[in-house]
Amino acid sequence: MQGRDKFRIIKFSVERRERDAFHLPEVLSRSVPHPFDSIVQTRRFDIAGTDEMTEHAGHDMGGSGMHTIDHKTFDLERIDEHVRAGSTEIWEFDNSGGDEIHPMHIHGAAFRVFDRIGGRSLLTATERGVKDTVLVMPGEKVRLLVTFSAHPGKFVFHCHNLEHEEDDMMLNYKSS
Ligand SMILES: [Cu+2]
Repeated sequence: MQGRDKFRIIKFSVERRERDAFHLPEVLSRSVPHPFDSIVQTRRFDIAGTDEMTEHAGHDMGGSGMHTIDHKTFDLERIDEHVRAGSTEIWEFDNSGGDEIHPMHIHGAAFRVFDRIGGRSLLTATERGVKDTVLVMPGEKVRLLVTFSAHPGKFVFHCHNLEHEEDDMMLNYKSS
């Protein structure tokens, strides 16, 4: 767990050489900046919290509710946030007080990582394009420019660390 446990991985043995006609494109896709003047709202989510009531109750990784977003765990029937389809917002994932790594993933939206405060205090080269997941290390707060799909619906956002998402570190948002 958290990179400290031993685990088995699959091993691939390459036994012969193959040919492939693939060529890299001459020009890569252009990145289009978000329209800043169209940001309609800012939302902040505390992802550092763990539920102290259940933290000591067991470590079965099976929905014991240790890991939270804004001190909440997943409820299929609850809508946690309401957004406007096609709109752009600033979403802030705050792991300032946390001691675990959270790769945060948003469904039904594409975002740009605007900045990272604390921790590494920088954006990596791979964070300059359009993303759907952002890594938030302990002590870090990231701000994202999130543009929601034009299609209305109910979507989730969650930590993509398998142990954490299985532990209900996930909320719903409704886009309409
Ligand atoms: Cu996590």
